[in-house]
Amino acid sequence: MKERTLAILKPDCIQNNLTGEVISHLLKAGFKIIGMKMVKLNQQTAGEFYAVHKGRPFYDELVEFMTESRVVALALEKEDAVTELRKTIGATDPAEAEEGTIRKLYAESKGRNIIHASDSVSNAILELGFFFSRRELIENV
Ligand code: 3AN
Repeated sequence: MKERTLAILKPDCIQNNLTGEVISHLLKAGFKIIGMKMVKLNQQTAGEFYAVHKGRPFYDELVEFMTESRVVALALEKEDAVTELRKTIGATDPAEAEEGTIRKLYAESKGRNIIHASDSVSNAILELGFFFSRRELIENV
């Protein structure tokens, strides 16, 4: 079934001028971009987005990193988009990511790992709603 999921190109992706290459990688992997926006997260919005990780040892570092500079939010569509995108980006730690995945190719560490992807269909719905209104993701061609 066609599904939607959310990707975020993280501050390291933008800072290292990898935005074009990562978007190209996603398009070649068969994802259709149905929404795209560049935004600057702050302590509050990044904290809200990562609320599920509050209390974990890396939470403060994560919020700090995600607010370093702008990010690009992407609403993506594909058959089994959630699982497919997780496969395309690879493991959280680039050292453990499979060859050819985005994190293996471009990421430097577990913290600075280029891209976020929703980890379940229910989180994808919540996370898409965090960045995009329903009107922005209306059926398109
Ligand atoms: P993923 O992004 O692969 O779903 P999660 O959900 O375990 O990984 O972690 C969310 C984010 O928190 C990761 N993308 C990464 O940036 C950061 N993170 C996870 N584990 C660590 C860690 N041990 N040290 C620093 N940052 C981490």
